[in-house]
Amino acid sequence: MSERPLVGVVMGSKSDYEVLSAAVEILKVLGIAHEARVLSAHRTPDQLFEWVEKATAEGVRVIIAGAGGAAHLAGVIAAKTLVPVLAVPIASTPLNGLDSLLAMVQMPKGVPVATLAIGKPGAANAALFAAEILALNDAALHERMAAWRAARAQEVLEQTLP
Ligand code: RP5
Repeated sequence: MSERPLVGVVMGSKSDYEVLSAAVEILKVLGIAHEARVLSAHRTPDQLFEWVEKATAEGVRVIIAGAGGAAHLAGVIAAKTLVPVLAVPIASTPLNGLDSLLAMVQMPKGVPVATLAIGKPGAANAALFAAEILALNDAALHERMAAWRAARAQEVLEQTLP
């Protein structure tokens, strides 16, 4: 996107993109400028901090962070910014995402992250939640979201049973 990104989508590994693509798709559909990056809290901590500082200074207003295993990515990002951080737990170990869910949702008092569901539903909802935050100050986006939700309702009403 050429517009200045409003949402940052960060993932700990390229292998997480299969899940985080669900967030990127929603952001595209809603016409929200975004930037997606692979940056790891434990593999590239310095570059992660540099990106958080630069991205938020340049206009990113919400960050979606997806990671698996001992998933500290969202919490580490939240420690460096006051921009809201939405966490998406990813099932990338034999514990099937319960490890990342607990790591993300159990942030100690004082540095919050908002944790969504494990996997693609959580990624999609993170994008919708980011959109809702931005729509508080963007009437046109609010309208696009209302239309998106109405279309989902219509899909249900058009379902037929065999
Ligand atoms: C985490 O380790 C990543 O978020 C990913 O979910 C998991 C495995 O990473 P790779 O070994 O696939 O790079 O840091």
